[in-house]
Amino acid sequence: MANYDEALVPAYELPDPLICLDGTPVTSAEAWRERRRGEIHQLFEEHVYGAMPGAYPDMHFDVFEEGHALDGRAVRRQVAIRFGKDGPQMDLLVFLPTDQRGPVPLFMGLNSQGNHSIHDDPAIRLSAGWMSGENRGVVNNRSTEATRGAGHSHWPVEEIVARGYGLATVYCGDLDPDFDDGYANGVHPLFYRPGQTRPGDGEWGTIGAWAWGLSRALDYCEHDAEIDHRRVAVMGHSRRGKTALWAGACDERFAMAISNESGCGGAALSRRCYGETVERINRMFPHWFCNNFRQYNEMEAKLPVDQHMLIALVAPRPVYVASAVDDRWSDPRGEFLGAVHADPVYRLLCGDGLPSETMPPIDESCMGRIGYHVRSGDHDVTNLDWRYYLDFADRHIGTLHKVDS
Ligand code: GTR
Repeated sequence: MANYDEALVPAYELPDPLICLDGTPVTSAEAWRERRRGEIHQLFEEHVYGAMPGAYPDMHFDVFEEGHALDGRAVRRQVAIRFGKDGPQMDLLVFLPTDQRGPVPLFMGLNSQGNHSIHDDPAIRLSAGWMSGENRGVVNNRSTEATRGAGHSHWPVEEIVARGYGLATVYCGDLDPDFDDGYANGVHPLFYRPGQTRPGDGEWGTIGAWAWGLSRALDYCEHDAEIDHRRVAVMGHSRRGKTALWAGACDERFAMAISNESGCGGAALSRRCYGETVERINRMFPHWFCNNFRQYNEMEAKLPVDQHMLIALVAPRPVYVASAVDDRWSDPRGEFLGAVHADPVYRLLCGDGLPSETMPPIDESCMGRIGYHVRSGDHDVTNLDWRYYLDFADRHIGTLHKVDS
């Protein structure tokens, strides 16, 4: 039974992101950069998400479709990103506003039901990959035309484009279908050493593969002159929110990271054991994290990290954490506290962090270099969430913030 009683949250002590493993305090941005940041990143690799490889050496970007979309307000571009000649491929769908001059900033995120689900635009290629049967319109684990636009409410493309941003998205199943098959059908086998049949105990799981794919999509952005690859915000909801934070932590080319209700293994502190726990997530989704993470089932206090340190790995780049009041499974308060305890790292690096140590009123946002809101309602991505993400992006990577080359 999940605990939803604040009085039953165990007493806990968080590892201090500003004290090195050998006890040395981190008192300067240099010490963080040169020493502590790498230590923390390695701990997350070894104990939580598993280490991921670098880019695949034989990668191809094949723009297979381009056209006007949204009544001429956007350009739509579809790119097959192929790994090797016969390896898996992922389809990247990009919308760019037509009325912007120069390379545009962009939101990038994984979708859960195929690129064609984010908008009913008939030119979007229907995803051919394995699809969870829980989604309506999916037959024998394949998408049908009936699923076009099914996830549109999570992706207000019109609004994003009207605000001057591009959007790039990939179906997470193109990288690794979301079920436990021993890592045979996604990108993992591309990197197996001779004789290896699955990742080692400290090597990447499915979340690692998804985060790796986001970095490969960013590789493409570096080749597209209409995208400003230095102003890409990686965004994700729930399991893809965990992924967005991990991608933002691993790949410092991402200019910003946004976690929408990422919960356990995302922004929420594991030691609170509120809602979803480490044991429960490893049991239900044994493929998401690395094998070593299972050592911490019902042993959260032994974790060498907690999730505030994941948020801190994004520093000093802006990071936004969002919760929903009724989404208790994701532990809204634990997500807020993840942001609160990342704040000292932000303060050290850039003198700005989360403006408040108490949760803002429901549906209101507080924004510094760290942003946070708790929305009314349940586990979802709504227009209100996006409004705040767009406002946050305006503050930090919007058109007024062109990075000097
Ligand atoms: C739940 C899982 C959460 C979250 C969510 C989602 O079943 O327990 O960690 O990832 O799925 O992705 O919607």
